[in-house]
Amino acid sequence: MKIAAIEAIPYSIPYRHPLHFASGSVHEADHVLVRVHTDDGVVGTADTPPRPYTYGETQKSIVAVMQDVFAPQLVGLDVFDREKIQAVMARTIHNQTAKGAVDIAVWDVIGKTLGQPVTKLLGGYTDSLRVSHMLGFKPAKELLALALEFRETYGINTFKLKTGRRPLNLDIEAAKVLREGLGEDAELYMDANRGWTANEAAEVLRRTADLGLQFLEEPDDAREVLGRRRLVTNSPIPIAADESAANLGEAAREILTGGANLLSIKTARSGFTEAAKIVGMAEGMGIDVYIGNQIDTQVGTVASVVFGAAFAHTAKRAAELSNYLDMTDDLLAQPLAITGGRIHVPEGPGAGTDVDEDKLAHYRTD
Ligand code: MUC
Ligand code: MG
Repeated sequence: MKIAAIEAIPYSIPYRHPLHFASGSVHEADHVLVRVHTDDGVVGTADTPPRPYTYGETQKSIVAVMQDVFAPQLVGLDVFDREKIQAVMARTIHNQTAKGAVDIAVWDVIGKTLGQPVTKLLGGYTDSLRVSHMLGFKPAKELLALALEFRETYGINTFKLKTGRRPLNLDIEAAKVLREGLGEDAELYMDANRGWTANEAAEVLRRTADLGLQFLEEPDDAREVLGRRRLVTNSPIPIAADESAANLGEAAREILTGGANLLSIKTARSGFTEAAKIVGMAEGMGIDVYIGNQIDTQVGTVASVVFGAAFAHTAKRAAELSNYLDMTDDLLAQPLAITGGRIHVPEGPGAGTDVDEDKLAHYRTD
């Protein structure tokens, strides 16, 4: 069964509230829907979030690399030959989320063709994941009000606080207010998106030592190797790599050189094939992982659920799956639901990424 065509459809869905963080902000979901068509009429779907401040991709660059580079190289390949597809795409450097989307769409085709849910083909470990919600920059009291609302409405009790601001007090105060207001049972961690220096991050760790934070993600620029290594060595809590470990090689490098001792796994940038390799490597090295969020729509989020629930190692920790709630609408044909703080894997063949065609017609911008 061969790849017959690859479609890249740009679309835009406004946000209810923009999300602000140290490396940028989002006001609309200006993503690209990717569809892999086979010669016998099966269609696989995946979502692609352009994050120029993380991977250098834009909506236009994703459409262009798909149309001009990947489609001509991939059309004609057997859809079951995932490693060959990976090798062909690897000839082009970067373009991380474009490659991830092709891989997820290919898995969707494989699941549909075999009549099996992709989560079972990947590992089938469990049928639901605990949800962690990501809180963008806001005054401390607003953050607490939002977190309490999420706990009340969805049962979520794990929160990632976006940090990396100056003065440091802004984030330290926000963490204190969240801990006091949410109580001891809430799981809290920080993500600074490289906003601090290593010394600033060390100061934040000292001044939040009594707050029971789980870990600190991407505190500073990992390319400043010695500062990062000093931080990881001296930190009382794990230091997680997110954007500094965007692929298998970088994940291995960051762990082996002491740049991190925890890994964020994002299917949007790794697809399922490379993400599975990263998870296997981490498990073998005794490194914990968690499912991260690329500020995904429901189409992106369902892929994270399908993948995260497939492996014991990814299902251990709460997964970042709820930021589609920041958007005014979505494309997913069978909308996700968060109940009791959990999301369930979709039933039925494929990756669960099929979209509502009327909504796509409404939001597409091409
Ligand atoms: C994160 O974990 O960094 C921020 C930008 C992006 O693409 O993802 C987020 C979340
Ligand atoms: Mg992050």
